[in-house]
Amino acid sequence: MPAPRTVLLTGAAGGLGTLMRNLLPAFDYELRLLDIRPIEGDPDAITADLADRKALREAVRGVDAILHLAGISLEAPFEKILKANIEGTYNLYEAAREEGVGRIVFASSNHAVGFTPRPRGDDPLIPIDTPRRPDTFYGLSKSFGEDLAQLYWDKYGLETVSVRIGSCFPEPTSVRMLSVWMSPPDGARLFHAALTAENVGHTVVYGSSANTRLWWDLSTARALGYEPQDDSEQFAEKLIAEQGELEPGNIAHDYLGGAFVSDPPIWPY
Ligand code: NAI
Ligand code: 15L
Repeated sequence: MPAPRTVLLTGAAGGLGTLMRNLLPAFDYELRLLDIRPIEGDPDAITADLADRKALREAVRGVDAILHLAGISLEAPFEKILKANIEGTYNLYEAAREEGVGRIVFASSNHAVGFTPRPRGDDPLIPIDTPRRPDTFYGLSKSFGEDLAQLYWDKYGLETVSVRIGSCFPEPTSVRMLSVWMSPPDGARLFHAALTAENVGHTVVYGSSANTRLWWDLSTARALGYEPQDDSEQFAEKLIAEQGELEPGNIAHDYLGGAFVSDPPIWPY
């Protein structure tokens, strides 16, 4: 597959979408932007709901690949998750299939496996094939997205890299995030690798920097050519002084998904 150049970025008005709008052009992409919210200062951006199948079909027409970030990004009532994340992702895959788009990079989440106990001490890193254990309806929708991606690869040859993103923000804001943080520049490196690696079929990867306190195995991401450059350790002293170390027995500290496992999820994650 030739290196993709024109990429549809869904969720372009969001936090990660805004970061990637700024970082990905350095890798020589032409981005076509889509979000349900208008993007200020960009008259070419497509304002459309993932529920609008006609608009999606037009939006994907002629692109080389799709970076699918749009959707509800936290826990929400099931009906809302169903509409935006489950039906919305299905609608996008259908549009891609109908228009012959060859590759989707899907923003999955650590919350697809959020009820996995976090490693302690000498425990091995969490492998990518650990059983899925969603911690929320939100995580369940990401689990659905990964299965949908597998189906569209097996049945239609539409390739996907599902990236189980940890926490992609300019800085980690909790002690847990020291283990799962992905710096925005590493995020751009990983999405670039996922957009350009050859013969990915459906590949699932964890998305994080090379953190000293890493909880999961980055080998499937590295196999795509991803070479993380950052480490959250520079933020450790300050965050631990403010929040203390993770405490065994505290439900919000015992699992990969952090406080998403409690009902309702509580801050800080
Ligand atoms: P965000 O909530 O800031 O952005 C999501 C964007 O999707 C928003 O701009 C929103 O308007 C748009 N959107 C929501 N419903 C839509 C619909 N029906 N049609 C079209 N657009 C719609 O979230 P963020 O942080 O930028 O995350 C982006 C993606 O990455 C999400 O899918 C999220 O689940 C995933 N992710 C993000 C992580 C992070 O650390 N930022 C961690 C794990 C996963
Ligand atoms: C996610 O999936 C969320 O979209 C993001 O807002 C963070 O909360 C992140 O996970 C996390 O686990 O920290």
